[in-house]
Amino acid sequence: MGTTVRGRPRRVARPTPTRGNPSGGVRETTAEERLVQEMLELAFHRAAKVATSGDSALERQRRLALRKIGRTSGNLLRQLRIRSRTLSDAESVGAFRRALLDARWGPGALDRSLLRVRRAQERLIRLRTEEERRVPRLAEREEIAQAVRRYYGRSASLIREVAPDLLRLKEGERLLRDRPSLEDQASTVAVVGYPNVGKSSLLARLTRARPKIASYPFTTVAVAVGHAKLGRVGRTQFVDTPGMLERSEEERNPIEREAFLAIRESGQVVVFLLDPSGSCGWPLSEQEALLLRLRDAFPDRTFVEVENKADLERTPSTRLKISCTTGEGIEELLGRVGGLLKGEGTELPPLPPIRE
Ligand SMILES: Nc1nc2c(ncn2[C@@H]2O[C@H](COP(=O)(O)OP(=O)(O)OP(=O)(O)O)[C@@H](O)[C@H]2O)c(=O)[nH]1
Ligand SMILES: [Mg+2]
Repeated sequence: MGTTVRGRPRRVARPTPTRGNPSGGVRETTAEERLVQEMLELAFHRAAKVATSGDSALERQRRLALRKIGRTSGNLLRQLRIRSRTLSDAESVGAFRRALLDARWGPGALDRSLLRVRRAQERLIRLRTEEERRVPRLAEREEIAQAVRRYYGRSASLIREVAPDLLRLKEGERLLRDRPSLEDQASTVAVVGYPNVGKSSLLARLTRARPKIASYPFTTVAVAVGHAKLGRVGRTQFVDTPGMLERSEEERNPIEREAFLAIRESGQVVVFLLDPSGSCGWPLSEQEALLLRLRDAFPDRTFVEVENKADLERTPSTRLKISCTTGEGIEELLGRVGGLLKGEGTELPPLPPIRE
């Protein structure tokens, strides 16, 4: 892009056959290219539509050039503003969602993208000011046409430069839109465990949230929140997390990492839900291994170990037994969680087995 004929923009990059393409076919345009194309077409198309009047042909051309530059610049600035709007409000992002963004692109990467877009906005304005100063002094028609071409070319390069940032901001915005902002100040309880053990069912029991519940694993793919009033504690937020498997940090997929982050960024109390019936698809021993790993990773949190699906299976353990289906043990769980949030009592981890 950037080349124009008599100030009129040519169509922006189309899928082009590439020499390096072994199949010899048409190269797929990347998301980045498509974005640049979309933005520039919109801006240049608008600019091409301006009409103007003037005393002489030269004067008319000067005015036309300035209006094209003004319109293109105005349109591109507007597009950049809209595309970077949501994320500029850092306050409402909250610690959990910020941690998610940092985990996706590295700490502060999104802020840097935002900054680069801001800089591009400033440079666009500067480019326009330069041409606005230059064009009224130009005496040759070709020089005026050249000024418009130069402006189109430079602004196109600027947009191309920040295209990866704009895509990142777009993805970040989607991520924020789909995730709750955990209230940093509220009492918070994270519900975690293996897939399919009944975490969402528990949230539906305890709060007014209506999460998706299904008999297959990985139903919950993003952190969700429900609220409930807990006796003396008051409004409490319960965080439903995606199921996690017992594996090392490197092996975790982004969804499991999100569950991990939710624990890190939520409150003091973690309800670890186990399914001893095995109907979730994993044996209790694997679930217990995850529990140990999480206890290790978060030594400052209070874990409440709860065995769900008591209507199906009941172990002789001393863990609290509940059933999200029958409602058994739910009141007791609420009482225990409420007490812990109030700072009453502690849930001690089970003693390690004595080795000979
Ligand atoms: N029998 C019985 N089934 C239960 C109980 N709690 C949940 N289930 C069933 O277990 C299955 C999984 O429930 P979910 O609440 O979706 O489990 P989850 O832990 O949120 O699953 P993921 O989101 O995939 O990690 C569903 O078919 C529920 O109906 C229970 O107490 N007893
Ligand atoms: Mg779920």
